[in-house]
Amino acid sequence: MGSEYGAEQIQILEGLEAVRKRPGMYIGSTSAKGLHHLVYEIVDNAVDEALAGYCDIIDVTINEDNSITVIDNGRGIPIGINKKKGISSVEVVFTILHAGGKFGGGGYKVSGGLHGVGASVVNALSEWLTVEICIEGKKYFQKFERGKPVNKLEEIGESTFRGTTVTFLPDKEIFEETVYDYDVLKQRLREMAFLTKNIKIILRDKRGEEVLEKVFHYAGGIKEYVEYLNHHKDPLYPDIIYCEGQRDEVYVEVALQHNGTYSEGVYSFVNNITTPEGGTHLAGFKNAITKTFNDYARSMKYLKDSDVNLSGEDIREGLTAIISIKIPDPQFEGQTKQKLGNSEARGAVDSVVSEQLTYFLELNPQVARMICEKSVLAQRARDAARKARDLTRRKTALEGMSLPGKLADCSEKDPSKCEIYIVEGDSAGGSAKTARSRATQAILPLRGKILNVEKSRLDKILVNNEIKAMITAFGTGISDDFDVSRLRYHKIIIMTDADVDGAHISTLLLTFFYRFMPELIKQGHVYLAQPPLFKVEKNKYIRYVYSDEELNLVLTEIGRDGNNKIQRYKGLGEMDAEQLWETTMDPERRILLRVTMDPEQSSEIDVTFTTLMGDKVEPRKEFIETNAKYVKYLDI
Ligand code: TSJ
Repeated sequence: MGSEYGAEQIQILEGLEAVRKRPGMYIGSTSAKGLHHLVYEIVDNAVDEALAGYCDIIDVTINEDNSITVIDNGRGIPIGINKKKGISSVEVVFTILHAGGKFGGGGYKVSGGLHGVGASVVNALSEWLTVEICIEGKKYFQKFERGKPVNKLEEIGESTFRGTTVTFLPDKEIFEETVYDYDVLKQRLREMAFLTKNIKIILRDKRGEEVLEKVFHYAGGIKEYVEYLNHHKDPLYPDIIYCEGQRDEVYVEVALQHNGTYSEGVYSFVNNITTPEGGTHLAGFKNAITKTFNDYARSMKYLKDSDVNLSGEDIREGLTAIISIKIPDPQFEGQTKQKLGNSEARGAVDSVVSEQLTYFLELNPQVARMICEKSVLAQRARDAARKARDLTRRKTALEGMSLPGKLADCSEKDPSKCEIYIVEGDSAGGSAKTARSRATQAILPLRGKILNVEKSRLDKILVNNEIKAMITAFGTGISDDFDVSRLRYHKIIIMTDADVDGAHISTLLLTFFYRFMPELIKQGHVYLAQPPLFKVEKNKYIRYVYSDEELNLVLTEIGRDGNNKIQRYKGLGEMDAEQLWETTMDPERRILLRVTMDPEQSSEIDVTFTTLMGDKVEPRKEFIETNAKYVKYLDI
């Protein structure tokens, strides 16, 4: 282009230069999250074409070089010259910030939502990007490098296909991580497919020896999403309750079904974007179901005149629900901009759900009765739990903080310097008590397996000794009472044997934290200790080894011969206090894995915990066999 640069073009280049200078401002981060975001940004544009009614297949490929190709069978990005800018509309889309949806109009757009920054940002952050448009029998092509056009849009041949193909390679100068994670893309694209009924999304990974491929196509949309989430949870009734409707400009879709568990899984979306912090649409939903079920339960005498109303929590016990709304101009609030603020969404969801749920209950008295009875049981259990909790509260108020007898507390009082080791078994607990640094490390030994909270109601959970000990030791309280400012240790470290039982106990503990103190995990207070798997000795040389791969490396290093002594540790109990300190507890030498969770993936995390902890053995076996790396939610 060179000498052709006019004032307009210079402005465009400055815009894209700003994106390259401060990429975080446009895509959140340049870590793996930002990298994956580029794909969603492009796919969102194709989904918009589907929502407009012109496309039903979106095909996503991870190529051998970690570039990404997205193809849709829509109308094709308009190729004509944009009069105002003097360049083709295609070039406008890829070079002008916030150009998404400039032409046409009407309908809802998923792009342009929370992070909807448009294709130009993806272009600016790509080493190269190509676009191919097939329209009216002809094929057009344009290439860009780091946002700048290499050529003008040109006709390169004929085609009987209709649609848009975009391929891009994320820029290594920008991203810390440039390798795509198939599973991460798989989860988000599955979610997209659930949220847009009848669209077919194909994901392909060409990097391995074998090409991996997944097709997501759900004719039932969010109804199938609820079915998927409840798959291993024993649905209480076979129907998925579905409400759909429009109030002014807000389009509302809700699907729900109760299951046999005691926890709530309600997930909300706005223009296909997850809103982990809820907002007005979620408030409207909660209000509608609380009111509708109370009215119904009273009219049917499941609640007597003298009974108090069912609380929202009672009705939502064991409820799986998806709330998906489409709104022309979504406003996001809160620190992370993940909470919907539009007030019109509250009334729209409330009205659609109240009206259609009332109708459903009238038509399905058996289902309605089951839900009412479950809610009444939940109400009683909650009363019992409240009484038990009030009792313990009064006790602690009278006697001061009474810490559990088994806890060996640390002397330091500043929580940010304190750690608590939750240790499997009394014998390992004993070694840990001897080994620890008394000033900052507290030890809480647990006897045997702890209660599986997935299978118990709150009143039962609260009388369990191991759980009570943890709650009092941490100092935070649980659920609605939870207050992180009262946390007595900023590191909560789970230390179990490096075997199957140990992994099971870790998972039970994580399930308890996840269900009753999720903030502990979200704020990064929970860790897994990593005891060594082997001790390798050769003459005077001693080395502790933490994985099979490391063992291989060490043996290669020191030579594989008869002087090697390799001891395999089956449990913490095989180490004496000094060894335990050196390998697993000394802050200078130990390895800790921090447990993290991405709120944007919470429905998938729920599926993981249910599969691992629910009472169906088969899915768990299968999951553990095929997903040895569920530790993906962990990082150092
Ligand atoms: F993000 C993107 F721009 F790179 C991109 C856009 C990527 C992919 C894979 C697809 C698309 C895309 C855009 N697919 N389909 C469209 N459609 C339009 O841009 C379009 C076509 C016609 C009309 C019209 O009013 O006639 C309007 C629009 C927005």
